[in-house]
Amino acid sequence: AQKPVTVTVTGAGGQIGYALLFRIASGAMLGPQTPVRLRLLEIPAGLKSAEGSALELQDCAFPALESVEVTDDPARGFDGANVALLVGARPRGPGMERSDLLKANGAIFGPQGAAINAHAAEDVKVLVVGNPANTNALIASAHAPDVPPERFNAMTRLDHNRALAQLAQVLDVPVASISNVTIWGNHSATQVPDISHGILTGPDGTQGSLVGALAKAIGSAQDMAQWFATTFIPRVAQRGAEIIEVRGSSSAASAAAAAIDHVHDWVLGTGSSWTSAAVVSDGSYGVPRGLVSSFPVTSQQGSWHIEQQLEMGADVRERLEVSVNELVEEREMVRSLGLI
Ligand code: NAX
Repeated sequence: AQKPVTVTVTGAGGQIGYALLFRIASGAMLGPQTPVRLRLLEIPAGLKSAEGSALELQDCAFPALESVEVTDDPARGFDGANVALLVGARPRGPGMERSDLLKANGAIFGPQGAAINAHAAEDVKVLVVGNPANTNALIASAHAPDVPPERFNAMTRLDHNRALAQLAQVLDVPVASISNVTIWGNHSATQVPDISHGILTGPDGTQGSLVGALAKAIGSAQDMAQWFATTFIPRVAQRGAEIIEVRGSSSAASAAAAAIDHVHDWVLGTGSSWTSAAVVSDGSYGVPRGLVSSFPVTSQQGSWHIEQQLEMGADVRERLEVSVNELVEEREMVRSLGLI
């Protein structure tokens, strides 16, 4: 029998939590054979909702679900955690400045980082979903000096998946036939979708350039470039706003699916293509060391590796600089607020 894995979900009583818990418990994240012990961490106001989910989880009779515990005590919530999904965060309220937002989230992610440091399993892997995700990951990591910074990620997989889906739609091909697409930088409006290395695999297995296929579908290389800058990038970067407008509330099931994909690939490995994840920078591609920024990554044996030596066009380079500057500013701000 496989060793049970303890998975902690913060904000478990929220809407992403509700979409996430059942998929974790069904085995979608770690495989159906891996027994899961769930810890649902909430604040007092969210406890009832999380307790309701715990009852429903029981009613699903998932074979892989060993136990569910609901708590508002971070020490208990992170006790023995092998995987921690930090979903609960403070949303931006009306009239809230960025510094207020960072401060409010620092008050959540600082103590949670410290609790992870003190109580989580030695191999803990942390994925921050709650926004501003990259900087929240930086804050949590700064409060967990005994956990290697590589184990604190922020989620850009939803942006990555949105990009794949949009491309598949334009080309009228299956999503799985598109690979090596990247989201660089911050999970924010400045994120940098990059299709320049994209590969399209045909039904017969032949591989060709994604950009070439798009140019053909759209008309010309010039029209393609125009479409990419004025239609595709805003579509992907502003998809969250579009969902809010249509659905009446923010993305939940798709965010949960992306978190499942992220942890699945981190723990069990990526296939032949790379994916996108915000990981601590080692200085690659000029992203200052220590920032949590999105890169093209593969995972082997439970560790991410940043794809090296990809050629970067001037356009991607310029956009990435803007996004990285935003991350640097956020880091400066949380430093001056004493949050890291
Ligand atoms: P909800 O407001 O539905 O749920 C948040 C839950 O977190 C609430 O139940 C609340 O009680 C709980 N919570 C707050 N502070 C907590 C703390 N200190 N400890 C434990 N629990 C706490 O929000 P939801 O729609 O689920 O979104 C959660 C977060 O995901 C937001 O910050 C949101 O911005 C972010 N998102 C991130 C995405 C990404 O791609 N990285 C996409 C989706 C989503 O917008």
